[in-house]
Parts: sequence; structure tokens; C-alpha cells
Amino acid sequence: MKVLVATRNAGKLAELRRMLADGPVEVVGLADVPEFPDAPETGATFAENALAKARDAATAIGLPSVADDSGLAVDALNGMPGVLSARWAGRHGDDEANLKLLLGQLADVPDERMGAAFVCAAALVVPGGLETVVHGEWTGRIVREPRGSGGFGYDPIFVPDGEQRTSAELSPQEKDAASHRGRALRALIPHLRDLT
Ligand code: ITT
Repeated sequence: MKVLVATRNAGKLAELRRMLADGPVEVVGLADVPEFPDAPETGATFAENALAKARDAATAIGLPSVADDSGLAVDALNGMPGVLSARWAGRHGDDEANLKLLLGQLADVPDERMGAAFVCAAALVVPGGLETVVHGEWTGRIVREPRGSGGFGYDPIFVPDGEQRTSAELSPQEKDAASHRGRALRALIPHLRDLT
């Protein structure tokens, strides 16, 4: 059974492919299927956006589709950037500008209020059929100096609970084992197995 992983984010795609590599389905990426328009992400929640992306892909391509909507929720910013994480600095997917803007906003926030969590909603939509959404969360804190070259996005400034390293300093396996995306994907595997 082929499943389309509907993301245009290269960092995410690498992680999702890795996590699904030994799973019950064959993973197909957007590069492997005809192009279709990228609908704007207008939902108020991660779940709504993940479902919308998976539905668009399933409708356009006719394959069961998985999509992830994720982001960083910072306590001192009342959960922002949240669903706006990818375009926090105004331009979609400019990881460096997003991270710099966030650090600037947190400059005067004391260390004890630098708590944050990565959040992921992953949706599976079968064309004309089943829709499933699962969630994963990874709690930690923000550090003021970016460190590490792994991962993507806000990884260089996020230190998971119980760690001294940022998530950009973890090995890919360590990140997958603990991350918001890893948790969500593990919850999705039984639903993918049901497709086969
Ligand atoms: P698709 O919608 O095509 O999947 P996107 O980058 O637009 O790609 P999102 O709207 O879900 O995806 O935005 C996710 C953003 O949240 C991403 O650009 C990062 O800035 C941040 N993010 C999510 N997961 C992350 C992770 O594991 N490590 C670092 N940053 C992450």
C-alpha cells in the first residue's frame, strides 16, 4: 500500500520518511506525484491544518495521505508562534529569520519563564473515506544562543526536558525517539497498518 507524505518542508520530510521507513506502507513524497496547488494554511489549530493538508493531497492524488502540522508553543508568548511557526518573521519557511525574531522577542524574559513545547498534529486521510488525527508534544525550554546543526527550524534553540543539548545537537535517532513528531507518528502507525 502506497501512502503520500504531503509536506513541502524538507526537514520534516526527512524525519517522516525515516520514521515510516520500517513501517507497514510504502512512502511516496510530493516530488513523486503530479503537482497540485498548495492551499494556504488558515486553520486555528494544528489539527485543522494537518487535516486540510492531508485532505487536499488525498483529493488531488487519490492516495491515502499523511500530513503534519507542527510548531513551537512558547509559554511566555501564550503559546505563540504556534500555528504561525513557519511564517513567524513574515516569510514562509525562513527558519533563520523566524528563530532570530523569536529570540529578540524573548530577550527580556527571565530564564525561569523560557518554557516551551514542540507540538505536532499528524493527519491520515483516505480518499473518500477515513480521517484520523493524532497528536504529539515535546516539552522543554528555549535557550538564547543557537547550538547544533541537526534537525531544522527552531531546533538550535530548543532544549528538551532532561537534556542539556538542544534538539539540533541530538542524533536523528535520539530526536525521533523523543520528539513531538516521533510521538505522533508512533500513534499513527496502527492506523497505517489498518490500511494494508
Ligand atoms: P508543510 O506544511 O508543507 O508540511 P511547513 O514548514 O509549512 O511545511 P508547518 O506549517 O507545520 O509546516 O510549520 C512547521 C514549522 O514549525 C516549521 O517551519 C518549523 O519552523 C517549526 N517546527 C516544526 N517541527 C519542528 C521541529 O521538529 N524542529 C524544529 N522546528 C520545527
